[in-house]
Amino acid sequence: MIKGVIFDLDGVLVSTDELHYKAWKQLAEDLGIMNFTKEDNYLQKGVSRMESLEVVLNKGTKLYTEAEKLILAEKKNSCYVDLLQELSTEAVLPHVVETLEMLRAQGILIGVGSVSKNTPLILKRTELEQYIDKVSCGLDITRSKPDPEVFLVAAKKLGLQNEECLVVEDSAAGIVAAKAANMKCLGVGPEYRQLEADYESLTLQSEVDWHTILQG
Ligand code: B16
Ligand code: MG
Repeated sequence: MIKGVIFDLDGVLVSTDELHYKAWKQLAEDLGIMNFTKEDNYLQKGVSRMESLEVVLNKGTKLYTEAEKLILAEKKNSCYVDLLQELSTEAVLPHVVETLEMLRAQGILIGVGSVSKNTPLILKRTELEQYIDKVSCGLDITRSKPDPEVFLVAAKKLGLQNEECLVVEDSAAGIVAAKAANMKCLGVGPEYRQLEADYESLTLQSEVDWHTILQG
């Protein structure tokens, strides 16, 4: 029996992909890497900021020290945070609000499990805070997806057993993390058929069979 649903943030509740892409592309170009593409950006989905930086640096030839890499990651984040100031309720993905309201009405607890350290800012700017019981994000963890830590912390904060939680994810790393946490998972987003989730749907549309899913 599912008592809590833990939602990934980027690509599930909100659309910030384009802003991440713009900020990484800007950094790449500042480093003289002119061929950073959306395909490269796809490899950054659901993984940590430092792992995402490696995707950019692998496109170039120059080697950087760990200290230099931290500065570059901070530079990208500063650009990304500037872009986030423009974020509004328009960034909330289709069917999200009605899904959250429907789950709440059934007494299901709502968590967020995101490796993004900008999760609190994004939830505030998109006005999604009001629907969320507990947040587990990059500020709470030391290991990124596919490690299950972010979901284990979310379950603990919700006061639930791991197997009482369902994870909703759009990235392969997130689905691996959910399974490692002993949680059932619903895969959504453009790549939902490749995610090998327990349940699948392109969006959080009304056709998602929540009745069956919540039976566990
Ligand atoms: P930040 P999620 C992830 O969020 C993004 O998908 C990924 O592209 C990003 O690198 C990561 O957050 C870290 O974000 O730089 O803001 O801390 O999909 O786990 O919600
Ligand atoms: Mg995601």
